[in-house]
Amino acid sequence: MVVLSKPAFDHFKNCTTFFPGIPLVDLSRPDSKTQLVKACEEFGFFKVVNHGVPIPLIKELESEAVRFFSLPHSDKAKAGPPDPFGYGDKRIGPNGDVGWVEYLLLTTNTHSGYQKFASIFGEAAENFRRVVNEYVLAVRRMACEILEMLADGLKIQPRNAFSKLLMDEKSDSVFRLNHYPPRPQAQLQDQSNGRNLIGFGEHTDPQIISVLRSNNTSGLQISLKDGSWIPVPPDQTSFFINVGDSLQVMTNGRFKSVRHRVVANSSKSRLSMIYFGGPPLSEKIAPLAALMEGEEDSLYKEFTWFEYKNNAYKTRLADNRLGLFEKI
Ligand code: GA4
Repeated sequence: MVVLSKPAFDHFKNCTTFFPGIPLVDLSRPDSKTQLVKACEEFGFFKVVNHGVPIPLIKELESEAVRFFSLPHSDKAKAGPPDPFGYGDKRIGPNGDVGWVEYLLLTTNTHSGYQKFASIFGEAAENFRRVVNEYVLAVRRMACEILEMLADGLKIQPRNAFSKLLMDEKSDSVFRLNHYPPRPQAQLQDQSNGRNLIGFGEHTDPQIISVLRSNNTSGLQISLKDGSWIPVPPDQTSFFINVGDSLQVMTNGRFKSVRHRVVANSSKSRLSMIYFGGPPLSEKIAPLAALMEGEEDSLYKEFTWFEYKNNAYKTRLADNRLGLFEKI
């Protein structure tokens, strides 16, 4: 099992910036667009309330996920391997990353990933698919609302400049269910070594925007600009939003793609569901002209989402994927 070499929360000692807390944005407030822009510039991460996604729908999907992850391992394994869609256990991506996590990765606009699932779970798979589809539609609506408020806040016309990419029928978006089992008993008893068990290693998300909801078990941490790690207190009725690499590029570095990870130190299992909103494969990812001031140059070489994603799958989780596309 993989363990971090640094003692837990040791990073706080190195924390040089004052951290006022995870930005909280109430989407129903008239000034939320200004707060959203600020949060994306400062952290690339924030929490939203009054999001409009029905709590019963969230609970229904959570029950489906719990039911799936409670199945015998041999059954779940039949819905694998994640190549890239399907069930995965401990191995993340194709290049040797591992974590204390099992997961289900699905596309949102085709049915790949579901076929494996359906062939094993028959009618139960149908209901699962219905709930996932309903949930994805609801969180996509919220993500688009946020992206439109961000466009307003940045004074970009048209206001769907970002959101239209998620609404495109060819949008290459992904949905992920992660289950972090409780930390093994032996390690719980031996807290003296104070080491973190990694659930999901540090990384940035390649897409435009990610929408995360978890149960009430902690574990998620975000990295500040000074490299310190900040734990994100869980909140099962709110959503956490990440800026992805593509949005960093489209804003020419004004918004920051946030580095994050999950530590699995808990005696309770953690369940998270994440929608990754991505553009169509053929989309050119470049700073929006409306955002470029005066002689401002793009910080990035031009690339398509296909090229970026293709390269991402050749990298390790912690790699800086944007590095390859930065102009020197
Ligand atoms: C990180 C964000 C999403 O979870 C994901 C991940 C993907 C995977 O798990 O297959 C990747 C990772 C993620 C980035 C680099 C590559 C691809 C694992 C990995 C090592 C589904 C995604 O789109 O990129």
